[in-house]
Amino acid sequence: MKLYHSPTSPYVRKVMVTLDLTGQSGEVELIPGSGTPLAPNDATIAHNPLGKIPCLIGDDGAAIFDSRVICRYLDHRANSGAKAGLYPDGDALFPVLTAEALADGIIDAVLLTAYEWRLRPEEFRYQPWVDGQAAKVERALAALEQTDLVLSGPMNAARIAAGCALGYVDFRLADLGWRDRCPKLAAWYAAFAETPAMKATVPVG
Ligand SMILES: N[C@@H](CCC(=O)N[C@@H](CS)C(=O)NCC(=O)O)C(=O)O
Repeated sequence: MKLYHSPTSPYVRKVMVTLDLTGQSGEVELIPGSGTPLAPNDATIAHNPLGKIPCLIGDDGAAIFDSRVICRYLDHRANSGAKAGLYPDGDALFPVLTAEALADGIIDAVLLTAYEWRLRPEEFRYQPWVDGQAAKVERALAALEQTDLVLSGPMNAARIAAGCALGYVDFRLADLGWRDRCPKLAAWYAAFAETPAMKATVPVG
């Protein structure tokens, strides 16, 4: 497999952590793929018309995106086709998918905030829109604080996404102070951040 990759992308981090936890890290070649809407990456676009990473080239040579689809593919592919168990069967699947979407939504809001200050010229910035993204992050963090399937129980895809989302909050919004408002989430994340898969993928740059 090939993975179009960036060391700072939290969506890519979800995939890297999933690869590690499912024992597939050695089966993927990492290819630099980062771009922005203003400076798209041609290598990534060749496989994903949206120009976004992560984009995985799977065993049959076809492109797989986005991060949620890739993580589910990797769970499916682990152990020669037997599921790795990051996505439960039956009705228990949907709370995990919803909590994964919640965590991804935190990443989306922080990424849009970071794009605002990194990419948009100062005279075009619109503070109420940035404030709206910050409000999404706060509401979603408060919801994660109440999400038991993230805080305890068997490993699942939502927990991976939550860990990567919190890592990205700390990376881009270091002064947010979310730990005081979400003490259970903070205690859980303090331990999860120390796991080998998370320590190996801390964003730098
Ligand atoms: N929903 C996608 C989001 C992927 C995404 O936005 N990736 C960013 C990097 S963190 C990207 O490649 N942005 C380039 C662009 O928007 O043109 C996923 O879960 O994979």
